[in-house]
Amino acid sequence: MKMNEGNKISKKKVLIVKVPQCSFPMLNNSDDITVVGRFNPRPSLALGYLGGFLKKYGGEYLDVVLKDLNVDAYLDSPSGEIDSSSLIKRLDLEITNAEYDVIGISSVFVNNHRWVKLAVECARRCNPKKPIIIGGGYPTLYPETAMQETMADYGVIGEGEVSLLKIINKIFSVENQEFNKLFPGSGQYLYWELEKLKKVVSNSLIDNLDLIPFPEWDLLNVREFISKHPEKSIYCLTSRGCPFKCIYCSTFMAWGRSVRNRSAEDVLNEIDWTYKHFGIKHINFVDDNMIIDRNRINNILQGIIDRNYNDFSWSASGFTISSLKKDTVDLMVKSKITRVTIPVEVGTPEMQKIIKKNLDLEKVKEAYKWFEEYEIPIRLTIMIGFPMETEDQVNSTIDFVKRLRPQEVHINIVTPWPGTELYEYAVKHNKLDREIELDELDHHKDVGFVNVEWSYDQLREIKSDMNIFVNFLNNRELRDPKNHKRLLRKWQSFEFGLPDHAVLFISLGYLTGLMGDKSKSCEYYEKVVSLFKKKTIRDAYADYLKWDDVPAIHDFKSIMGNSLTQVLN
Ligand code: B12
Ligand code: SF4
Repeated sequence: MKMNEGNKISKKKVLIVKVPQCSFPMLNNSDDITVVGRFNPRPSLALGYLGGFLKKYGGEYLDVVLKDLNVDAYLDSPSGEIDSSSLIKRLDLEITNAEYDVIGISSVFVNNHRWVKLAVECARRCNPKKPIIIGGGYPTLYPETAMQETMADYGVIGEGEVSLLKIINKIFSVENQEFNKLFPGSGQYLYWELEKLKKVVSNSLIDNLDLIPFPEWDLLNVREFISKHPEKSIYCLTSRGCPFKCIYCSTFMAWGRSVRNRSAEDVLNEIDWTYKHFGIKHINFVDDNMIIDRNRINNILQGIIDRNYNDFSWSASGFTISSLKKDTVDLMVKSKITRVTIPVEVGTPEMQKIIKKNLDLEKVKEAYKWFEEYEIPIRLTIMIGFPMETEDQVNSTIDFVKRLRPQEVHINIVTPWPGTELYEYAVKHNKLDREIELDELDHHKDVGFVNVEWSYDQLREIKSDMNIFVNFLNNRELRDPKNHKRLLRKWQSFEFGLPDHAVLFISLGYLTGLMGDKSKSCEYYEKVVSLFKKKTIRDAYADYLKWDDVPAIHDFKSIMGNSLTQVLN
């Protein structure tokens, strides 16, 4: 490695900050209930990977400091409750007090854009001459907007490791031939030249993912995090990308159109290291689709089984079950999967085709049975509100879920992500009446389509009813006493974050009653009655009291009789 001026390489300090991943507090809006929230973050994989990569391939000349503001705030809060406006101060202090030669700013979601802007402003104010590089979901999906809005010096698009080091080497005029040979291409990013945006576009996706070192957890307070975190759980990524082409999905913008797999051996070494070095007890695999190479996934799972870890389990964000075979399910169970997420999305063959998910619904049922036989809790994820969807098709999706009766269902109302085929379709067919704002890209705000067969009011009602019915009042875990403890743990973990959720507390009252704890049950039921004194809560939940044929409602009403009637009238 050499520097262009006289071969002297002085140490350069790189600071990478992950901005808060919660909504930005709208301070003038006192109704903004997102201001105080419960935080359950995990250390950032993006920071871990970028840090590890710079340390390994940046040679001796880089000193890397990583700051995940989410995890730091979580560690500093005894209860886990965080006022998001306090994060503004935290962000400011961390950047103001830091010394660095170049700063990277990371955001996973587009709707974190205000945090990114604030971080850039702060860095510019404190250290006007130090280069600022932004990366993550925001500049990946909106490269030009992100650069114009933040006025950062560089904006990396997609996979960040190679681009980041190429930029840093360029900034400090370092020519690292070994690195350039191993990772050809110049990266993919935007930068400013004479006040105009320029784009560097080259394919610098890393073919051999085993060349990327394990996430640099030592630089991210992971030991402390694990000592506080109830599940002692961390993220792991065994592959990047997905070969499928679902019309609503934006993953290809970050990882390309194919899947790149780490070897089973590399993944197992990482699991071993995190288990032994940090005491991690649970891994959440966040791949888009980790099971595509059957041999590889079977080897990973068999490797976990062979290591015979004490008190270790895992889960995964979701995988397409079209290629899933029974032998893999057997290994999943033996290697201690705790819950399976099956992304079904839509419940008719026609819609499967239209959204290009192309799942065979018979295969879904088959896979569902395999996991059901092993009594592994199943979560189905579904999407309602595609612009080409009819009301009947929405209802068919709901019926499909009801027939399967999973332990959990996640329902998302469709949001068209810019850059996807769905977005293009909506524009072309006049189904979008305005540009979607960056703040709206979080699946919680129902915006998007016009000239469609259904209404957002209808979808919201379907979503809410389904959530209340399947996940709470009629949860299938209620049926079998052997699952009651597990369900109680899960629901109690929601109490803190959902203090106004009357139905959660009815469900808890009913469950504790079934478990024989009558006084706890009454405590929960009394809490519900006092919650119903608030009009906002009555407006949101009182309608569910009409579901008399649901045993939980029947029980609640018969026990709380008069006192309930009084608050409702
Ligand atoms: C885990 C996860 C979550 C977790 C939390 C994530 C976290 N703690 O960071 C939870 C469960 C909370 C979550 C929630 C949601 N998620 Co999510 N999630 C993921 C998931 C599965 C993994 C994220 C991850 O760690 N990836 C691995 C790391 C290494 O990738 P990365 O962060 O992109 O970082 C790389 C580059 O972006 C870049 N980079 C990143 N930072 C920086 C900084 C610099 C300086 C540089 C140079 C480069 C750089 O380099 C990194 C390494 O190559 C991804 C899918 C995926 N496979 O990535 C979806 C994903 C991020 N989620 C997504 C969505 C849509 C959501 C939800 C809106 C879904 C919902 N139903 O509500 C919510 C939004 C929550 C909110 N804030 O409003 C989308 C995001 C689209 C976007 N870019 O905005 C993704 C991409 C899935 C998808 N394909 O649609 N999610
Ligand atoms: S299978 Fe999942 S990750 Fe792959 S394209 Fe479809 S939605 Fe995206």
